[in-house]
Amino acid sequence: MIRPQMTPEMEAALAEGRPVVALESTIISHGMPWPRNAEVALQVEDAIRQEGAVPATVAVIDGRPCAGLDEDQIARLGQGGDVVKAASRDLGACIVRGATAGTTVSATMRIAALAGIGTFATGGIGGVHCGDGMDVSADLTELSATDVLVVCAGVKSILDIPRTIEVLETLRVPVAVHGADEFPAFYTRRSGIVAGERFDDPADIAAVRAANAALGLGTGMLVANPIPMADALDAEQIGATIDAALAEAEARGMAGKDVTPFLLGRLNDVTEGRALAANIALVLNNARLAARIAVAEAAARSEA
Ligand code: PSU
Ligand code: MN
Repeated sequence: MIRPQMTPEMEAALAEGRPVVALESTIISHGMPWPRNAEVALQVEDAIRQEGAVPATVAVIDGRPCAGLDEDQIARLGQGGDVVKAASRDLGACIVRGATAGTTVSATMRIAALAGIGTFATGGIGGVHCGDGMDVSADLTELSATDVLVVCAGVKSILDIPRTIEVLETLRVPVAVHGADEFPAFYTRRSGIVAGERFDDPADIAAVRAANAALGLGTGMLVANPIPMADALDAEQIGATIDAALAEAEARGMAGKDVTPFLLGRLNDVTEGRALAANIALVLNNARLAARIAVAEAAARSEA
């Protein structure tokens, strides 16, 4: 098995059983504009450190899967250019070609698992896209197959939220909602759908994950963490913006891995930064929760 390249900070943390949180990098390379993307990536790392965990931003750099990046590597991902977007199935080709890639949730889970990192924070996961097509993100399949806990702010309504939740159920991926009864909708706290088990204490979420592992479930786990009230967008306004972006994607015949970056870019442009500000707030919020879960897990490990 490949052992991802790690920073000395990461190597030491894992060897000592300290809490570690993985972070994805498609959000840097294909989710937010330069230079805000790189600034946010470093802020998110800081938020994790402040909670007592070690951050490991995951990417492929010149064909090397990495868990833990330095500032120059983060800037390179943020500037884009020859940086591709890699899902887990793309990793092999990236390695052979020596490519540099931002890793999606699926690819980040794969590399985190290889590095021995069990907890991962992102903004939103991919899911079932709207429309009659068969565009279902590999994030869902990877969640069914790889034992990494993923903290997200739910699924944004560029996706079909009810269908995404159904697929997670079919794939038997455990879903927890942090501090709320409804599954959140990324920019807003509510989706109208009650799905998943509510837990308010990060230690309980860590305990559920441990129970799932003891059951030999073999899946990951999805933790949905609603955007803080103060940062949430108006549901009607953002809904109308999303509908327009979806119509434009269809008119342009967007397909495959280009769909999600196109939609995210449109939302950020059309809302003059309000969608971006909300996105940043929720990523920071998710990073803090993931760090608390990792800290609780490490404490439980050292007690055992
Ligand atoms: N959803 C978001 N922001 C993102 C993504 C999804 O709200 O940045 C990114 C993540 O990296 C996710 C990927 O893993 O898009 C999913 O891409 P696709 O739909 O092509 O599977
Ligand atoms: Mn897709």
